[in-house]
Amino acid sequence: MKKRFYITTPIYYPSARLHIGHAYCTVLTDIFARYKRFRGFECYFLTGADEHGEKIQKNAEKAGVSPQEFVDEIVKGFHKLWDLLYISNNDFIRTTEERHWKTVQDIFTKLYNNGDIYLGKYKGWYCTPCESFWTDTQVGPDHLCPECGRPVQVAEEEAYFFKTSKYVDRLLKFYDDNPNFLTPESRKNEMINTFIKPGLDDLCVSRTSFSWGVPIKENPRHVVYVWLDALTNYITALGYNTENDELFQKFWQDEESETIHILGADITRFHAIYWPMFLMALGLRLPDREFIHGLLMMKDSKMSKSKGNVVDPYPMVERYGVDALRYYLAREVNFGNDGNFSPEQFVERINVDLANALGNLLNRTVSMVNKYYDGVIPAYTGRVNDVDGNLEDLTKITINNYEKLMDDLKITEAIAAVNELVNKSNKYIDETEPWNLAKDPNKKENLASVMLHLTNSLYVAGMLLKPILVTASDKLFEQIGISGDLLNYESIYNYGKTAGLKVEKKDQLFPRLDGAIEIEFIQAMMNGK
Ligand code: ME8
Repeated sequence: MKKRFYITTPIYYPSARLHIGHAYCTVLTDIFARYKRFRGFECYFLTGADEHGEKIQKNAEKAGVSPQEFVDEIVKGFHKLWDLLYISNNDFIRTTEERHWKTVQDIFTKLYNNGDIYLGKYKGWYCTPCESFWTDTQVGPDHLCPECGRPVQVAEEEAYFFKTSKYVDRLLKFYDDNPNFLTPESRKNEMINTFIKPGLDDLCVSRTSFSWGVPIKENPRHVVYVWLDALTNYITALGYNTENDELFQKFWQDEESETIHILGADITRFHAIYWPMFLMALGLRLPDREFIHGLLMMKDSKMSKSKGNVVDPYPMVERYGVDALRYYLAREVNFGNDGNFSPEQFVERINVDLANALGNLLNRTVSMVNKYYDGVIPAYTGRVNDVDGNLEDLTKITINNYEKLMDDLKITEAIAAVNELVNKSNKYIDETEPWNLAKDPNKKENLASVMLHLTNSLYVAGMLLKPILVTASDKLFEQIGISGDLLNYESIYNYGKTAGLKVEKKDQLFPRLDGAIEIEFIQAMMNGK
């Protein structure tokens, strides 16, 4: 087991406002970081903005501002969204910051001097009015510019290239030696069969047709072209190649640190093929793990403004709260698979799991402790009978499963394990019928045991869901009197710790949503109303 963790999201393009897909990746990464810290590990969590490139330069021109002004404004929105979603990142890197671009220049020089980068010619489809190169797929069979729709011509420009051939064999060996590097497993096969086996082209790492980028010191007509600039953020943010490189040594180079990149399936190729190659060329340690999450679709089609199906996370958080959105994102789609966002599923998920299962368990339990024990949770008396014993066993099994799943980034399954404990605890109320136990003077011990077990389930469920329900878990703890040492993760291993605590009934954790009204609200928001 490693001692510390370095965990990253992609750095998102500030070409437009972020949508629910970006929130998805960042929230899931945050859940993992919070979980690791809760378990006592040091965890450094990085996110940021990828601010260079032709698209941003053009969007800025259209908006009549400089590229820097343009990105400054959009990046303010990134920070606002991450605050709203309680994202606990330790740092936020912008590729326009000096700490980044200066190192990118040095990296370029180093690779050039080592013979990993050479000057060649880039050939592609060029649109003269738009001054843009496009790929075969972008121009389609009719060879039309995807931006203005006019015909494009084959053109060439001088460009630098990274020699991938030098590193292909080492990369394949690295995959073999590190079967856990790329997960889910299917992604590795996709990389090998789709990109590596058919023959990998050298990667273009500079452009002269636009200027919004990091100028190459050796030849300032060129700017560093996106991926060499973007991917290196993961080490420039830690101070690589500077006098102050403590974080880099501690979180990147040290074998005791586990480095994990989380990213969407759309950018796997760059992270799984070129990034390890750049690191090999620089003589640095490679990441331990890349976890590729699936893309969220809207009713099976990609989110896009023109289709009117983009979900904006801001109004979702404003209306349903940070916990509901974080929970939905983490629980609905198995982390690693593609999935759909649908307003119907959102409402259902919140109602079933949070309002009914967790919320009801809390309400029923607190009411009963108030009614039968004047609000004070009775003492723990060990295994009173099998029904109680089974719930106790299930709690221990749940903790164990949850930890294994979370450690392996199987976040959705880990939450499902907690749901199971909550559901079984609700069922336990129906089975034990505390209202009948209360009527029988010979069943006092049983009734006390039921209250203790129920509060223990709530305590454990609250603790295990704390990385996800960042505000609601504390509200749950207030209602069952959890404070002090009991808020340390390790305390959940000792059964019966809720004995003697004072419960207090407060507002419902998650009010039930009215399906018809909320589905209409979300749909209207997606259509930009
Ligand atoms: O690619 N569903 O930035 P980007 C789930 N700057 N996740 C989604 C998504 C969706 N529909 N849409 C986007 C870039 N994402 C580069 C990255 S990293 C060195 C440079 C998430 O703004 C997902 O994590 O296009 C995806 O990989 C990322 O946003 C792409 O963000």
